[in-house]
Amino acid sequence: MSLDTAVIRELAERLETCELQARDTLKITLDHPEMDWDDAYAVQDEILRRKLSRGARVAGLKAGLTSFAKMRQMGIETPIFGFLADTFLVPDGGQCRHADLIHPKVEPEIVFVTKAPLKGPGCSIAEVLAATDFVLAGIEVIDSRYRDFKFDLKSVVADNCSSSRFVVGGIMRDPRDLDLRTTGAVMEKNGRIVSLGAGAAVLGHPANAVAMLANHLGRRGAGIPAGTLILTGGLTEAVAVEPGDHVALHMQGMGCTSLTFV
Ligand code: 0L1
Ligand code: MG
Repeated sequence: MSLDTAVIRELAERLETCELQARDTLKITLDHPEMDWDDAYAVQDEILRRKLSRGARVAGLKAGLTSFAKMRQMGIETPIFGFLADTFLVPDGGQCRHADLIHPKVEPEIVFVTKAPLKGPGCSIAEVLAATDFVLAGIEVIDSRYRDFKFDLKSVVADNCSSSRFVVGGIMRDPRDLDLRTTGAVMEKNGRIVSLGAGAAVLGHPANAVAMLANHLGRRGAGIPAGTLILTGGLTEAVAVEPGDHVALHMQGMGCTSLTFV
């Protein structure tokens, strides 16, 4: 770590205040170019600590930048990881207040819910599938706190990987009954198709994102508890939304989930 505790706290307060007040800011590495990966995750942990101290609960975990296309674009080889607070959850078919967000975008994701703990290092896709209770469809709303989504990787990790809202729904499926690599996703905005993808877009198999999350947490002395909901990352590029937009995701074999921006 290269930043001291006071700076970590100040950066967490700055980013979380932007989140809560729907204001943007410049990427934090402009002020702290020496920031390392441990610092970035420490800022994210401090944002979580602030939320928990106000009574929020952890609703799940997420992997971000998991599609090969996005990783190539960002020049990275491993995804980034964040948390989902219960305050981020939008009910299936429910409404999301656009004015509470800065410049939201939506992305279609395959969601895992575990029934047994997972711990790295060495966690494999097979272990993830054996520990999975069910999978279902999810739409993540990302909303970088950085002006015009302009950031570097450490800044975005500190900003809890742009997490802001999510909705899950459809039909809970046993992953043993599906080929998640060829599972297709169709996302519509106001009835028009805006993105198309398949599960293999996420690291070859979306269970790989969960295994990499377990391995990431294992390096930090933690793991994925049983009963954890995990967003495995966008199957396609994220799509910008405006007030009034209705977004629906149809996931092959898993039904549909949707939300409306008001
Ligand atoms: O969930 C994601 O893949 C987003 C990760 C952060 C990068 C972004 O805001 O596009
Ligand atoms: Mg995502």
